[in-house]
Amino acid sequence: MDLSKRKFKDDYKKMMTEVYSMDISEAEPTEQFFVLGNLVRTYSSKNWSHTNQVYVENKQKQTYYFSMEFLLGRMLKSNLLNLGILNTVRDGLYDLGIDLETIVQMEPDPGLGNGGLGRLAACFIDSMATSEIPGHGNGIRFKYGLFKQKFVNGYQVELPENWLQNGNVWETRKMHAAVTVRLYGKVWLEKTASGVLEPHYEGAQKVLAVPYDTAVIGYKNDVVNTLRLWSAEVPAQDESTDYWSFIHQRNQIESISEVLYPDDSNYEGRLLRLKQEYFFVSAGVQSIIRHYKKMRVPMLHLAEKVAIHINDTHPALSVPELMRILLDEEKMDWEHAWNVTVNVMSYTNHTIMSEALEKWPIDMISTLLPRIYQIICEIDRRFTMKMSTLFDPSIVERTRIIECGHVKMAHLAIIGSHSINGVAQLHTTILKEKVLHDFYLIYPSKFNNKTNGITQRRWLMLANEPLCNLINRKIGNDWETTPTELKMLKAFRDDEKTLIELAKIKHQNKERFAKHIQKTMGLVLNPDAIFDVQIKRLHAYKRQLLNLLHILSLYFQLKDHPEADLHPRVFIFGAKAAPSYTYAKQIIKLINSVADLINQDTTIKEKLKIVFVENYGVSLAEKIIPAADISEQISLASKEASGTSNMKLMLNGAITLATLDGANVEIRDRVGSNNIIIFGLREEEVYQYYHDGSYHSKSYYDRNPVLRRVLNALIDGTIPDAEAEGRSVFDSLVYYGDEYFVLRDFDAYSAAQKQIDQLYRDTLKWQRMALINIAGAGTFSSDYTVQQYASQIWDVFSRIRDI
Ligand code: H53
Repeated sequence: MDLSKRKFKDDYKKMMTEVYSMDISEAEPTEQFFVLGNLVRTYSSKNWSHTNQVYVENKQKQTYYFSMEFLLGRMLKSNLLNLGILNTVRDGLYDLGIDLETIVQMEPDPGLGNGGLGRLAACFIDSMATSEIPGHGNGIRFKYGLFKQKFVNGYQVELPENWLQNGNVWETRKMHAAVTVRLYGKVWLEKTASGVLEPHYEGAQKVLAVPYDTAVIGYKNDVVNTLRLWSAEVPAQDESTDYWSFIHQRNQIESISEVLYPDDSNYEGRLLRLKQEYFFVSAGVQSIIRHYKKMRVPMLHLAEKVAIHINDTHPALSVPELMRILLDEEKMDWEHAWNVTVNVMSYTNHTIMSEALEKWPIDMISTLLPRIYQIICEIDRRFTMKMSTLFDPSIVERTRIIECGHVKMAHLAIIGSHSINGVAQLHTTILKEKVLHDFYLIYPSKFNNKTNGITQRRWLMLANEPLCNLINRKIGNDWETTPTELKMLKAFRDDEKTLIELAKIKHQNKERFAKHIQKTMGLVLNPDAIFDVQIKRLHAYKRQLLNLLHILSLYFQLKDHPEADLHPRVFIFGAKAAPSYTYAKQIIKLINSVADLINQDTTIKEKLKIVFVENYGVSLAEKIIPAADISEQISLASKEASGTSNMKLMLNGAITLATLDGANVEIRDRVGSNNIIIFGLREEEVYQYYHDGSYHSKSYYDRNPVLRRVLNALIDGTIPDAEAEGRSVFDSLVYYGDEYFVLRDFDAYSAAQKQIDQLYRDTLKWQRMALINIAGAGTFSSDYTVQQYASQIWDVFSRIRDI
């Protein structure tokens, strides 16, 4: 948008008077933030209603991205950037004596997601608006986001994250668009005079789903899409309602959108979780149908106008919910309704981890969602009947939805969708060949890959302005809208001046981060050290333990030889553990205890430091990533579906230290083997071990003296105050099979780390690698990813400006 500095300043002062009746000089930063937020809203509101109007007038097909999680991060700067007014506003505020960076910190960071899956959804909605795809988010307005993590004596403690405490400046409550969601009760079918079966309900609990809409602003293109998050409320009561039963009912209902479940890649089979899933799916589908009906296009054509995407299995109930509406409310027959439903739905699988696969006990589903359960049974019955004529009975048994008293949500999503995609090439191959092979035999053409992506706006333009400016000076700014243009940077691979400038920027970013750590943790970091970063959820398969065991080996090396020629290192960890995941919490405690041991040991001459940041989330990632030299992507090959921090870190010039897992494989293909450090077991080798059962972790402990010393340190009192945790980790690695092959990959990992120590000493060579990584990161823009979803799955790509 066009906005002069003068106009902005006038608008800002006026808004301050309107909202708070005071002068700017009297306002606190929180008030300054709130006023700016309001102003940004007014700047985008015309385009928001205009975008919606164009969509309706042109009857454009819309995509709805159904996701339990949207891990948005703070939105002020991102909205300013996308409106094209970031610098104007920054300068204008400066004139008014206000520092933009200070007020940015006043915005709560809404943690409405756990990790990769939720952040991907946030990148996708940003990219859909930017790519002019009519695509909207649909999720839950959790009152409490992911818990706030504190360390108390090295242990993770979870505190509530009350992000809505001071209101949310970005949302609009849309009472007129509320819908009713039905839970529990009895349902039976009766034949009508015309012979169709009609459901009758008795005693259902009614929940009012109230939408809160947030503008999703495209990058400098006047497009504003919508993120719709639903809140659970009590419907209006009739006069006869008893007061106490009302209070009881209110508590029950409001708990549905109270809190996000803190489990990432792990299934929590609680009734409340199932309620949450049905709640936002039912509300979303109902509101889509309501909107569609306004277009007066026959229901049979729904799939020409609507695409619903099922992000992981959490929203899989959208399949029977759409069927319910088409059958019961729109009176369609089963075959037509099913055909429409399958054409509307598409599904992304994000994991092969069996513990993440949702399966709900049938008594739970049938009690909570009686009509939905009937429909699921009928889908299952028809599926098994049809497939029995075509496939081996064992395949049908393995693929059916209802099995052993459970409803398998992935099976429901696959059978009910026209497209199933994995999130990286390797992951999709594993799905086709192994995890979902039976389904691949049945529906080969449904399967496809869409490698994840990240938005370069948040993860480079906002997080790393100095690097962004350097890139613009070298190659111009076409890459902002055509990210593959970053490849032009390669022309500077041998330009010493550029490489040194790159080194300087990294150094400045490291200084900035070091300052932050000194301020928040009181730890002094040496910005000349290698900043080695592992930031992700704490999960055994991601192998933070491998990193830790190697750190211990370096520590012992330095204890034995204080003068050893090791380049100083700062190991940076950021990770939350699911509160119920004991092993992950033990690993957190262990890392913190090793940090205490090493950080306080003056004999190693400041060569090693460990920083475990508290409460890792989007805002911290924005600080850490620009300062990273090394990106640790060391999951056991086959287990990390894709990863996305790997992409953010490479985009900021970190060198990836990786197994050939998830999207690491594609990063390697993009930058070439010389510009990434690969180590460890490959996926085929892992499966071979599974096949022949020949991995015996204890033999690595017995045979490898370095490893033995490190492992013994876990149980011999070397690590202060962590005996129980050390023992548990030791036993799991040495005696209980080492599920994720940590000991098997230890030597290869150590060798890779040694290689890094050497490479880093040659600044030009290192920066050349960094430059090639930045130049290759453009293909991992989520702009491209959503464009592929749009054209290959949703069939919605269109540019509203062209109309
Ligand atoms: O999804 C990311 C992947 C990552 C994968 C992650 C994920 C969750 O965050 C939660 C549940 C789940 O099934 C998968 O672990 O590899 O990059 C986005 O696709």
